[in-house]
Amino acid sequence: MEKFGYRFSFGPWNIHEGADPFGPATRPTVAWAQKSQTYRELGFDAVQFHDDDVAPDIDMWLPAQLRARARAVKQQLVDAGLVAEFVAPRLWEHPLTIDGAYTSNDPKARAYALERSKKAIDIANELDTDLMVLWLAREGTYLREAKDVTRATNQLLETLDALLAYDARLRIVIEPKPNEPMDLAYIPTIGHALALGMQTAAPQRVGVLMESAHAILAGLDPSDEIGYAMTFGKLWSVHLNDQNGLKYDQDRSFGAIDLRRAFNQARVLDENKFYNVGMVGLDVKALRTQPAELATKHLRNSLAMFLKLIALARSLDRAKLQALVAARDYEELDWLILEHLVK
Ligand code: XLS
Ligand code: MG
Repeated sequence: MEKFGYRFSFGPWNIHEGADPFGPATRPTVAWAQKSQTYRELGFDAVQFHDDDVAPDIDMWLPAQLRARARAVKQQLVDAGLVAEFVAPRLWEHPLTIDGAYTSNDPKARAYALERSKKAIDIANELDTDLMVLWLAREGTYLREAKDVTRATNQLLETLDALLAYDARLRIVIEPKPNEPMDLAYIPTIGHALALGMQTAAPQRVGVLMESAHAILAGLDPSDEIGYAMTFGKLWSVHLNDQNGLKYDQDRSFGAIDLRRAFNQARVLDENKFYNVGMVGLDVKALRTQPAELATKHLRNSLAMFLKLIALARSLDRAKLQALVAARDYEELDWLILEHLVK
């Protein structure tokens, strides 16, 4: 498979049971040992982990046990010909963090979130990755009056500083999302994430992860979010997927809804040489109706679509494009792109 210098990743949660808020699982759980075998078969290179993917019931482990467990998972990765891209603390499911983690009004929740995030860093070290992703999930409120926004922003900043100080090698990427599970999140866009990172004590070690669906839910174009972050050398990971309108987060296969929007994401990543910087994460989920034995095709489709769109980006007639831009003939430019996409 010609991969144009790109490396690909996904998380164990991208092979999932099909439950949604209105109904239970439709497929059996696939064990990690089995999932890890599918990565290479599907053309992927790396795994995106949550802390408790590595160590289930993470609160039960003593520090030495946790490190030993992470080393065992590292060995499984080596055996499967894979590497870890990042580790992310899963801070939105614990009973203590029901009202947020770093920005909870409850000091016990905040202390738990910080300690748990340090454990995620310990795991990352054992898995040989310096990257931690923070998807801030419940760091927001349903009611504007229920939290103090400036206090919460300072709490996010203090947490970033504490984590950066905990490990001098660590790089943090913030994954913004405007809503869901909360009504409104505090770090809704790439611009918010970058500004927060710049205020930390080690801004050179804070970057961003752009997820297509999250940008679309914010009413933004994912390729502009990509380009904005890449202008400053701050895009260190992506979660490409697709999303139909301003609805619930759908994690559809890359390009499945809006091919031109997907093309522009691939084009801007490629023009800015993302292959030299990070991996292409595909944060996609199989439709709930997909039979279990066929429930990895969303990953196959997304990777194949990304590569097809890279090939299209590279074969675009750039001279013609420049001439049309110079003539301000945007209707002809529109046609150049549309025709190129249906060739
Ligand atoms: C949300 C995410 C999330 C992270 C890591 O969209 O995929 O799970 O990337 O916590
Ligand atoms: Mg994501």
